[in-house]
Amino acid sequence: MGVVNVTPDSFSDGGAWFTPEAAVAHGRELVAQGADLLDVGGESTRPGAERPSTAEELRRVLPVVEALSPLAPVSVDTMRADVAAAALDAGAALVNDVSGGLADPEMVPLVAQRAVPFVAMHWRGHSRDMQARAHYDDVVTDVVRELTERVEVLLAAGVLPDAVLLDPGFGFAKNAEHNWQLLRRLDEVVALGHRVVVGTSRKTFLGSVGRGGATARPPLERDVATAVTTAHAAEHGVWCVRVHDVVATVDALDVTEALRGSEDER
Ligand code: PMM
Repeated sequence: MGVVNVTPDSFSDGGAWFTPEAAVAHGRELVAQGADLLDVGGESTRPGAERPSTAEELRRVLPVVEALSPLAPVSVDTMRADVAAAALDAGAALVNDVSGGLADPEMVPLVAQRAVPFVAMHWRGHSRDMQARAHYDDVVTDVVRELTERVEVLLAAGVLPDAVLLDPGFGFAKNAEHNWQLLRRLDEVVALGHRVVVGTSRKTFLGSVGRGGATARPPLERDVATAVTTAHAAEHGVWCVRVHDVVATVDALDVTEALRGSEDER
């Protein structure tokens, strides 16, 4: 899944694709590089971010969804049911909600009614103050339990089990050690029996690894680290990785597959 952020302030690409034209061109490039899905979002979720209005979010994403959906399946990255509904009407094929339906009470009924796949990410609150909620007894057990609660709500609303995709939410109300534990124990998320999406791409915890107190790598220098986590995710049965650098990701996935070999060889 290639990321198309139509935002002025994303941490990972600094608003490089903020105009609709630039975002569409970027989406086309990601498809040419091998992305199977494009994730179009108009709200930055970096820690501390303020939210755009619904009108502004619609203005950002709709032309981009419309232009890209004939080229590849598009997911709309939004916490707002109104934005999700308009994006589905404009051609989006799935909804990626970093709040897992918690931010907007209309979201779960909408995806049930539209019968589209829904990415429910682990979330504990809006970006403004989410890092204050990074407290867990055991992060993996707690995330698995909270995701299970979302699954129950989704199924009770009539979303089909196959349409539920789960994401542990790297960097959302998590410190670096929480993110590493979730990566080490991805199997426990995969064991929930739903397709799993992982979004580690360019996140802060990858910038400071191995550096002690030294200056962290900036986001654009985190793609090698992202490729390593991508290979790990693929090895552990994750269905989709949400990434900015599709070229490195395709390479990492090809190498992982070659290393695994065919069924006969194992
Ligand atoms: N991360 C971001 C935005 N959307 N969606 C899912 N499903 N999982 C994620 O980890 C995720 C997401 C924030 O990253 P960005 O600012 O680079 O888009």
